[in-house]
Amino acid sequence: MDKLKADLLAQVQAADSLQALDEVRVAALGKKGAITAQMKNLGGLEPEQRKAAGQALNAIKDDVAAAIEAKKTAMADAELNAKLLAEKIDVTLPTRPEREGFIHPISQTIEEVVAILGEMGFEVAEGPEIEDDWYNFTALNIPEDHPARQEHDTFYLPGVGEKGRKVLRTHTSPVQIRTMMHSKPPLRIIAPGRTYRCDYDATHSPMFHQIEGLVVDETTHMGHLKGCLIDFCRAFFGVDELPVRFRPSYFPFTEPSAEVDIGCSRKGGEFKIGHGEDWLEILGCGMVNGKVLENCGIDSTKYQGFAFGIGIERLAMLKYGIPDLRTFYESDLRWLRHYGFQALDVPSMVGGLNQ
Ligand code: 2NM
Repeated sequence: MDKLKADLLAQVQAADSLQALDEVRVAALGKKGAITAQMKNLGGLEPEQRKAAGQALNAIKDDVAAAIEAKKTAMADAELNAKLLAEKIDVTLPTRPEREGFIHPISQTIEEVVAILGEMGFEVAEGPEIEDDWYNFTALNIPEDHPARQEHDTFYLPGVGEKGRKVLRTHTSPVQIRTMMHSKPPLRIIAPGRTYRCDYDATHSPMFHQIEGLVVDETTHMGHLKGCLIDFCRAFFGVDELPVRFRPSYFPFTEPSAEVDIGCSRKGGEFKIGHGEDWLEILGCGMVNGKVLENCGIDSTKYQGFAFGIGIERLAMLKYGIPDLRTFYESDLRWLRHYGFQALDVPSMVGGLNQ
């Protein structure tokens, strides 16, 4: 009996896998196992001996079964520990560097312009890119025979709206028209967005971006227009004493109208914004034509307004030294990584390079 017990326990200890352990269990406790075989022999013994041997065999059976269970648990623990060791994660390791996206210079420039004008009290307004002829042209006092209305300048869409033919807006002015029609002065809004003209060469893209501004109040005058735009130019280009000049011009929707130039220098083939002997045109503006106010249901004997329009691409090219307009729309990631801006940089109120 002692030898049987010692043999079986030794086999349990020697088993080095769950499968080997199960084989030991079958060999000891199974139907044809060693203990079972001994149990079968009990019948041939005297009653006294049978009782003692039976108790001894049952004790061995319990001990072996317990040893197998203990070994099983130990093996499972060892396996788990090995796994935990192998799969150890160092939570203090820095994250793997990921490729960051970049803010497109057009988005960056719009953000900067909105930040400067927002600080002055303008609110952003939006409108549809597909407009009716009336909002895009007629309300703005653009005559029926104006060249801008010609098929070759404007993208006309099939179909007719409530207010005339459908067009892709050629400027963001229809946003101003809608605002004047649907809300009461005083108004102080800016309308940034996409605009479309049927034109494509080195300096024109069929889709481009504008930001237009509008102020309407009872006492609004040319002095407000000039102060606002001079401050804007100086803030955007980050030059305190930047020379700004207003040159008489003509737009059907403003009277008087002006074009705004900033001082620059082109000496020795190098172009520089700021002080200098030369001028560079950067935007158009004027006092809103009384006819336009009346078209929108605003009493032009009581209210006056000023408005301006800025091309975003041109501003971005000047400020960030981007030489070719077409590259804005090529979706070239190497270009974007070079000219783009990091997303977590907050655009400053005074412009400047935020790279
Ligand atoms: C410009 C130049 C001058 C302008 C006028 C208006 C409106 F709707 F108030 F009449 N919006 N934008 C305007 C005036 C735009 O862009 C060069």
